[in-house]
Amino acid sequence: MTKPLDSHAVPVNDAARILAGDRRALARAITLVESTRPADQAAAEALLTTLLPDTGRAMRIGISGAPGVGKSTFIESFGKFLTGIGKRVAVFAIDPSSRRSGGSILGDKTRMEQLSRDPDAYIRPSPAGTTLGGVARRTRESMLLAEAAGFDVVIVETVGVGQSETAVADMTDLFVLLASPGGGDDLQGIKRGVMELADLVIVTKSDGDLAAAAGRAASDYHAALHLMRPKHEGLPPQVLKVSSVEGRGIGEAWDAMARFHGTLTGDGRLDGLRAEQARRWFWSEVQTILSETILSDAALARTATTLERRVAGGETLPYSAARDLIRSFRS
Ligand SMILES: Nc1nc2c(ncn2[C@@H]2O[C@H](COP(=O)(O)OP(=O)(O)OP(=O)(O)O)[C@@H](O)[C@H]2O)c(=O)[nH]1
Ligand SMILES: [Mg+2]
Repeated sequence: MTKPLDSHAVPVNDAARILAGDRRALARAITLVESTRPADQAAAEALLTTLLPDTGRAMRIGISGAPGVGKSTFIESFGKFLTGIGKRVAVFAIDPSSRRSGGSILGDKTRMEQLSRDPDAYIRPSPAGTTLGGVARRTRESMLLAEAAGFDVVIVETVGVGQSETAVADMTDLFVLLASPGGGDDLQGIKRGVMELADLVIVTKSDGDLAAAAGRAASDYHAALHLMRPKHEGLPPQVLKVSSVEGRGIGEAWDAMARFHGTLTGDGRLDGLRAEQARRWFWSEVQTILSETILSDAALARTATTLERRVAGGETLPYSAARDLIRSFRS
């Protein structure tokens, strides 16, 4: 073995620490993954490559819902339930918008106060970034690190605005849509595309004055989902009600998720889903790297800008412009 010790010494050491479940090593690794410095990116890549065989063992749950629907309160209650039954839980967020810049979930620590102090839980705010693709890559890689660190359940949260739901659904095993007890009116507000992503719909705040409305909302969602083709054959999305503040319905929500996951694992569909997600991730990286490579070359970047202007002005077809750009890239 003539492996140079100097360049890889730090990542390899941290790999062992991460595998042993060291939270500080995990946090350091995630910081590396989130960094935009080329040296850090190379170190992150080496580390992830070492750990790759030890990833993939967690249940990956995506959680989405409109602002104020009760995501943070649900994750607090659900996360505590999970650690209570012996699971280790990592929570990530995807929020490329400026709505909650930087701090995101950490700013929420009041709502996830108990979970954030739980030694079996790890909460990490959304990485900063301007493009959804960049934010999604860092979250995917952080998720892999958490799996290597032995977390059993990984939750990726996103707020129901923009394209982030698709990104989250594309990196998780099951996608949970939280809905408010607003019922029919609320239903109109949720884009059909997002409903189609849902494997489970959970109506929140089913308590006190809102309990009756939550019941009606659940029926509305049930009826609406019935008209859609289920994402997975034979697994139509269920609709459940919870009260995160009273802790009701939380265990049932977990049971539904575990059953769903168990079915997909048992019949091999989970492997197929993850393989498909990895393939899509690969092609999205190809596109990203191609664009970055083109833009890092001054002459090509100028050509790109000219073509972009012509496309915007309606003088050139986007397809023709893209083909011309790739031609000058290859020549
Ligand atoms: N009655 C009741 N109120 C709830 C429940 N869950 C959340 N809330 C309230 O709903 C409001 C929003 O809850 P959050 O958990 O912050 O919602 P969120 O979806 O994380 O909101 P954003 O992070 O802003 O998108 C807060 O005032 C909560 O106290 C619940 O189970 N019952
Ligand atoms: Mg929140």
